[in-house]
Amino acid sequence: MIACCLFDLDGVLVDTARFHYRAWADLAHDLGFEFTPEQGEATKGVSRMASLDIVLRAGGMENRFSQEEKERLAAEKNDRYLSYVSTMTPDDVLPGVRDFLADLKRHGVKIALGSASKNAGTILDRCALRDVFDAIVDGTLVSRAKPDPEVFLKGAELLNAVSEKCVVFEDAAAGIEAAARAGMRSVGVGGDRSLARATTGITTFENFTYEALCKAID
Ligand code: B16
Ligand code: MG
Repeated sequence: MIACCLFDLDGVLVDTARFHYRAWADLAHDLGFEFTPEQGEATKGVSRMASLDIVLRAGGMENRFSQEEKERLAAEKNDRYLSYVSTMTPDDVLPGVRDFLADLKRHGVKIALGSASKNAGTILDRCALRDVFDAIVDGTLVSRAKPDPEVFLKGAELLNAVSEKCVVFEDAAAGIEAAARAGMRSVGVGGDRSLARATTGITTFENFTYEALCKAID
């Protein structure tokens, strides 16, 4: 029996990864180097400041800035990111997501958000997704980033669900590891090879159902 499903946001429910990448690439361009899409992969699921370190390392600038300057660079990136997010509408929810969430609700499964993003609330509001969740845990509520299990354990705790009855949906290897450390089963979303450690995998939520989930994780 599944008591609770916990969803990562970026890359699972909405495709904001392309906005994160564009904002980091813009920042790198201003600093005088190119940040490629391949290098951008490593920032997925990773906190804002850890992502900045990845970007600066790509440009050979990891030791160039003080902590204060790094905070300023991260804030600049976030302003750019939010200007992209401000264009989002409910149509940006990925295909099949709303139907799958409704199917979970019909079967009495609680739904939680487990995202590293401090901007999760803004994105949920723009995409009219907030009311779907029974609990929301985001980057403003956790102190330890994935692969630490804190974000998922907190979600389960808010819903009084034991880990064995929780399933995590994630698009990043760090998130799959966080689920495993929380003692939860997981669904890797998107088909990337780095998600091989997940209990099972899907490439899209289209035509995915509660029944199919139960079969896949058994
Ligand atoms: P922010 P998720 C993560 O969201 C993103 O995948 C990652 O690229 C980003 O750096 C992180 O949130 C922090 O985001 O700068 O908005 O606080 O996948 O955990 O939903
Ligand atoms: Mg993600």
